Parts: sequence; structure tokens; C-alpha cells
Amino acid sequence: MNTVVDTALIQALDSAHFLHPFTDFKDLATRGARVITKAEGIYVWDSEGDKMLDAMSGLWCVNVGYGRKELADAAHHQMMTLPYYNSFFQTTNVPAVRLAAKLAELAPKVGERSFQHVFYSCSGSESNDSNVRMVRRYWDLLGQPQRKVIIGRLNAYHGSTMAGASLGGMSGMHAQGDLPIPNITHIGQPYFFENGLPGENAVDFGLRAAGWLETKILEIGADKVAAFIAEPIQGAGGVIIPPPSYWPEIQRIVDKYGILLISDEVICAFGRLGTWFGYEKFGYKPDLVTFAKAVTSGYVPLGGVMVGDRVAKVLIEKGGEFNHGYTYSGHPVACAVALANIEIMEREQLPQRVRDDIGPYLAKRFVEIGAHPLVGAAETCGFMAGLVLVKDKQGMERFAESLSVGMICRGHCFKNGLIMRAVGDRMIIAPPLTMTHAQIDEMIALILHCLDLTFKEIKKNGWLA
Ligand code: PXG
Repeated sequence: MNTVVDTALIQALDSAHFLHPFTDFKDLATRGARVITKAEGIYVWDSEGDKMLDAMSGLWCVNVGYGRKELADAAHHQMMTLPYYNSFFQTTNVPAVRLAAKLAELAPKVGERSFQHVFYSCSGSESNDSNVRMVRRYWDLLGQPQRKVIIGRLNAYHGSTMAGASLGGMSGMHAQGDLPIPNITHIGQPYFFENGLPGENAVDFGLRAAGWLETKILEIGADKVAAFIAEPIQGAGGVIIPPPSYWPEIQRIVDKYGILLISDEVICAFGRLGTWFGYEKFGYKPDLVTFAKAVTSGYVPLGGVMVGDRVAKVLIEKGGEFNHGYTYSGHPVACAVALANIEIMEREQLPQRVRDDIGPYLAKRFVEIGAHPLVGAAETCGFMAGLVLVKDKQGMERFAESLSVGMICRGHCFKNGLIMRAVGDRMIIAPPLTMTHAQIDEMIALILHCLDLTFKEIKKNGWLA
């Protein structure tokens, strides 16, 4: 396929017509967007022919890697058979049904709770909107309409719709558009590096951070709290991995007050943590599980909510008509691609591979990253990882936010053929789950090289302690 494009022309049309997400439009127009033209395996190419190792799987999506013919074939076949039909008026379609059954089979039962039902959407944001609708309907049907408040966490990301951005705890998003919407509130995140007290160990911190949920519930009044929403690991917030004591304590608290638990697994599901779902990794029992992204490895948009028995039973038995849904709920092409994607994941045993092979190997290699003079802490979980850039490794002093050290590092990464994401002073990765050991070595060498270049630049600027 001819992927040669006139970069200047595309950039000019881009700035003339395309408003990008989370972008300073005027600034991008002066720089010109990088034009990505093709991808294969773990690499992407831009219109200048530069090849980059994509350590972010697109945007936490492409778990099976790029260029999978099976996924294109599944889409082609489904488009020629039934490209679209709605699932509103007592109709259904085969891929949507088969995928729902497959997801119910993959989602592990926790205690007495299982996930037999799926509500489909096209994205993580929409799925979380559906969660808000389902949670509030659930409590209404149980005769507790006063249970409206959903508690999220600061620095969490749950999407960009009104409800998604409200559930999330991104201050920059709340600052625009009068968010959060009413009856959504937040507690702190379990970020030990930032919030641990002097002398406090990670386990004690995890218990303390979970305790913020109980404090908030009591402050609001337990009878007014509908649900708590959290990502197993905060992804967009910078790969914030909670201490092992955190999730069991959260579970104890939600159980004590009977509130629903929503696990937003848009990033953590489909093998990322070495399990099919993130709650499995941490051993907690959600009532609703949000998914999107890697369900199709990002090849086509699809999202949804796994609805646990507790909620499903009430919605089905007592609910009557549920006045909520999307034109593309259960889109046959998206569901067919998801089925083919899951087939690849099963055949190549990608969750097991992350758990037993490439996850531990990444963790081992990340020890070297942690030893770099610019790195204060480096952690992995499954096949995602984060590190924090520090001014002084001994005293763990951080850089002023205004210096944008993460963006400097990201710049070196781009120039050197590595796509790594910067979140403030954290650098993060979530590569395709198909990576070989040799490719992990290649990525680690690139990360170390880019850290060296960043260190040199920061030293030259006189910013080190
Ligand atoms: N929940 C979580 C946990 C997510 O990570 C969403 C919901 C929203 O999904 P949609 O499909 O509506 O985008 C996400 C999305 C980043 C970044 O900068 C992360 C996401 C989206 C955009 C940017 O890391 N995650």
C-alpha cells in the first residue's frame, strides 16, 4: 500500500479543519501535527519515513500489535454480511450475542458474584455514562433514590463526556465546562511516592489511602452514597500502582456500607496486568466493570460495561424498560473484530504470557531504569510501567511543574524513535503484549538512552540539585 503523503499539505489541512482532542489548537497549527501513516507489529511510521517503537500501544489499545490480518478479515466479512443493524427494537445480531457470551465466560466469578451481562457502547467515556445511569436506576428500583453520590478519585481518568470527566479527577478538565456535575465527589489517589508520610511504609499508606473512602462516605452520609469508581491502576494519571493493602481495604469499606463498586478497566483489562480483567489481579469484587480500548485492540471502536449479578438482577427483574442506549450498542462489525481479537489473545495466551514471561522480564529490566540518576522510583505491573523523574535522587526532590521535565524527556523519545507518554514528571509505558524479549531489550536501551539525553539537557539548564 502506498503510504507516501505530502506532509506539509496534510499538516495544513489538519490545522485548517481538524480540532484535535486535548490539544492547544493554535499551538499545534504552528508546529504541524506528526502524521502517522502506517504500523506493523510494535512499530509505527510517520509521513517522513521515521520508524518509532510504540511503547504506548497507540493509546493503551493495541494489545495484539499492529497489522493483524485476522482482524481486518473479520471486519471485512462482517461488513459484507451485516455491516449494521440496531439492537433497540427487540432485534439482535450474532457477533454481539457471541461476544457477550464470550465476555461472560472470560470475566472470572468473584465469590458468589458473576458477570453474565454486558451493556455495549463505543468508548470508555460512554460506558461510564452508562454506569452512572445504571447505578442510579439500581438504587431507585431498590427504593433508595437518595443514594445518588458517586465517589471517584483525584487524578483518575474516566473519560471526557460530562459524566466521564466528572467521575475522573483531572483538575484541568474540571476547570472547563462547570464540572463535575452534581453528586460526584473525589478522594485522594493511592500514590505512595507523592502522598506517603516520612517513615510510613507502603502497606500502611495503602490502608490510610483506602481509609479516605470511609471518611468521605461518613462525611456525605452512607445512605446517600451510590457507588465508588476506580481504575485498578490509574493509567492516564501516570500508572499509579496502589500498594497491596489498598484494594482489600477498599473492598471492606464498600461492603460495610453496601455501596456499589465500579472497576474502570478501560486500560487494565484484556491481558494488560497478566489477567483477563484487572479486578482479578487485585482480587476485589466489582459490581460493574468498564471496558473499551483493547477489547478490539483499538482496531475499531467498542466499549461496554460488564454488569454483575447484583445490579443485573435488579435491572432485569424490577426495572421495566431501561431508557438508555446508543445507535451503535452491539455494533456487529466492532463485536466481530472483538471476537477475532480475543481469539488471538487466547491462542497466543497473551494474559498468561504477561503474567509468566514478558511481565516478569519487563520488571527485571526496569530495575536498571530505577537505578538511573534521574529516576526517583520505577515500577511495573503486568505489562505497564511508570517512573518518576527527580531532581535529587538522594533527597527525592521533585522538579517544579513549570519546568515540564516530562515533556523534555518525551521530546528526546520521539527524536530517538520511541513513543513514551509523559504525565507531569512521570514517564509511562504500556506496550503491545506481543513484544519479544529482544524487543523489550531494544525498548529498555532506548529508554535509558533518552533518560541520559534528558539528564544532560536538564544538567545543562542548571536544574539539577
Ligand atoms: N476510563 C479509563 C480508565 C480510560 O483510560 C476512558 C475511561 C475513556 O475512554 P474513551 O474511549 O472514551 O477515550 C479512558 C481513556 C492518556 C489517555 O493520555 C488515556 C485515555 C484516553 C485519552 C488519553 O493516557 N483513556
